[in-house]
Amino acid sequence: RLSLVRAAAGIRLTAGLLGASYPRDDHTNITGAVLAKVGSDLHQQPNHPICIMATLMRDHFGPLYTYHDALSPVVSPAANFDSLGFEKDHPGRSLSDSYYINKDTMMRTHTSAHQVELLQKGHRNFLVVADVYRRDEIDSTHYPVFHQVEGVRVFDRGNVEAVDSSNLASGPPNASADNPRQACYTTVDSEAVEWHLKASLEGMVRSIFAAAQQAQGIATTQESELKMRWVDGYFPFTSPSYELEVWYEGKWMEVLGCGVIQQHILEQANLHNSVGWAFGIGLERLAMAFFRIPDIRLFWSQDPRFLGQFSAGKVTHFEPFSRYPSCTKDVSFWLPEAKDGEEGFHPNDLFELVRDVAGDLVEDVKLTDSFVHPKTKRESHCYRITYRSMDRNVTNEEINVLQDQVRQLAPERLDVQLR
Ligand code: FA5
Ligand code: MG
Repeated sequence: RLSLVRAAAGIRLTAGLLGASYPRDDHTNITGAVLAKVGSDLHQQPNHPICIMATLMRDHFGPLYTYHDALSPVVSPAANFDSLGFEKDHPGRSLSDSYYINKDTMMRTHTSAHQVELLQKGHRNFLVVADVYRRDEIDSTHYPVFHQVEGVRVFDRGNVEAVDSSNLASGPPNASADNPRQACYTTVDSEAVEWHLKASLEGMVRSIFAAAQQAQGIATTQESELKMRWVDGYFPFTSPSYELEVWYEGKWMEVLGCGVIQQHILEQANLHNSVGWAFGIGLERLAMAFFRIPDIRLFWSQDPRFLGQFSAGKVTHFEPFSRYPSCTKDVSFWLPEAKDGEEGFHPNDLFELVRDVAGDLVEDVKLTDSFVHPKTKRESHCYRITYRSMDRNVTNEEINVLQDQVRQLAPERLDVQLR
């Protein structure tokens, strides 16, 4: 098991092949709570629902796709961003969105970090399964560590495999001025790749969902039917780009991003006469929709009432267990005044602080009010923090202790002024 040790002098990665030390610098923003998750490798634990989802996808795509599930989560910004064509000022690169070990080393924010590397090694059709890390919102579908499967498929130009597209939710391929085809490809090639991509992904989602329904003894009715839709997306490394959403708990939930691979990616692997597709899917979200799992924190729970319901390689019947009561607290503060050349206050900084204090007892943090003082022009935010345990009742007293810590640390760490 890999562990990361936080020491005053630097960040030390211990164990296995990843053993290495990294000096701290002004980019270091990785926290103890996140370090503690590194090496958990839920996608490699045979009875874990994340591993079961990954295995279902691997089996669905078959042996044509090489399978990579042990690539190090520690990557360079060059791999995570530059190789994919992220602009120099893309917000994803900022300290408020990504976890850096130091300025040259970071936790991958997506499995796409391995696209160019694997293409350069000669892989043409592959799947990557991995843990990925992001500073992000706090709610039931966002968590700072989650798992993605990346899929890539490359064809020779003029030789894209035809698919049966008669049952697609998406209708015919669509590109637009905002989501254009690449000029370097013929329309025939680009359209064929779009068809192939959408058919492959819809087919995968439908077949895994059908297996989940069957295992759970759910008859296919209009209500239990999987509803999905395609919407336009944007990624620097695909065009056109799309996202697939599925209907979950009364709302559309995004489960994957995908598109026709940008030629600049293929060219880095000398694939001048090729065309292809890529996708990246969130395994937690897919599992949530398929097994009706109400909260993303459950994937990290050790509760046998959760984990005991899954067994190796199988789609199982999942009995959602009832939720314990929640406890909500508000915190309001004045934001620091903007200083030149500094990133200033970002809501992700508060989210991180609340996670650090409350761990998995925090379910949701939402901005409920913001205004600018008419005279001083200072901005005020109010956040509602929902605390709830996954496996027991919490008391108001214990939550007050946590909330007091949040209130105490916010001015110190975020430079805000409590109201
Ligand atoms: C990406 O990460 C792209 N790399 C996907 C891609 C790959 C596009 C290849 C094109 C070609 P995005 O940031 O939208 O895209 O994340 C993809 C999926 O990860 C989301 O649809 C969602 O299912 C999941 N996801 C994103 N953030 C979180 C989070 N904080 N917690 C849980 N799941 C998340
Ligand atoms: Mg997205």
